Amino acid sequence: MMSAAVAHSNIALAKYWGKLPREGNFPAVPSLSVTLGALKTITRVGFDARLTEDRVSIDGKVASGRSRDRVVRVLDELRAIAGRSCRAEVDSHNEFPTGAGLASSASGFAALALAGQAALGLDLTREEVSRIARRASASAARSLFGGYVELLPGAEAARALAPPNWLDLVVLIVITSSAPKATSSTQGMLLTQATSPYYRAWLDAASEVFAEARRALMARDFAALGAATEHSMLLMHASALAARPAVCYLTDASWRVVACVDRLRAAGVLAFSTLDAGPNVKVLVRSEDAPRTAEVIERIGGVERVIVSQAGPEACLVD
Ligand code: 2P0
Repeated sequence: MMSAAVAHSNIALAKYWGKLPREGNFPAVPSLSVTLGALKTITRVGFDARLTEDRVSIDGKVASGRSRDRVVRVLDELRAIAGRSCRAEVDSHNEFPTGAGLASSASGFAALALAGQAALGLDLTREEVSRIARRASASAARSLFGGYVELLPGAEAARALAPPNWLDLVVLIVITSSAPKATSSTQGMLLTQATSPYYRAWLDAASEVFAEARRALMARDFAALGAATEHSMLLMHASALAARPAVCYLTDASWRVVACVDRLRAAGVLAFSTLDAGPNVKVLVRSEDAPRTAEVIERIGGVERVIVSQAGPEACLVD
């Protein structure tokens, strides 16, 4: 049987960086994200008794090595739940550049877990699908849900906090480079955890800034949410920069965008920047400021293009 699912990527407003020292890929800190309507992945999964091994294709290319292994682990978990052993054909397409800090693993594993369980005839709860996605990639647990989503340390699944239309918030996704990143998020956070003297400080600060972001979200306070978002990003990257060797995801162009957002704010535009484990910057603005801000940012050297995104919907099965 074949099933397909669509899931959208997400960006963390309060960042996840670091894992609990136990099996199961549990984040060490609470995170809060917004699902991105403009960045979507569609994944088709078909189980077939005639296949002798799992076949995985991502953006039209046959996957091998670690990217294939991560997919197979999700399929194995689903097969164990269903009590089935047949192999699968997986075909996943991202409607955005992969490997450039746009978190294709989040939407990819969310869509894979949702489509995979349906293809096996399971009807798992969204929490259970989020749990399976988390084990593959913790940020993927959040992409099962739409709007604003939290993932707490030690929690099995993410949880929706507010719907997409909760806030007037637009995310400008500033593409500074489509080249694949040198250090994966998993490697980067494990290195930070093992070697950065600022990691312990990050753990304390991350919980505080998460609480600040969550309070601001619930109060629909855009300015306070933006300020907490930018601070969380700087805390996370400061801890990564202090690792040995340094884990540095920001390029010259990324810094230029962050500096430009600073200047815009000084001039009275409510804009805030954030970056994940890659060089692309995401800028939070209100809808009335989006076109003007995008125009200014597009003129910065090293900026390839700006994708405008609203908060997106939950993952769903499609025909
Ligand atoms: C986040 N990131 O909260 C943070 C901010 C990147 C920076 O979650 O090891 O691919 O697969 O659980 O989810 C990216 O890390 O890591 C990420 P794993 P994941 O969005």
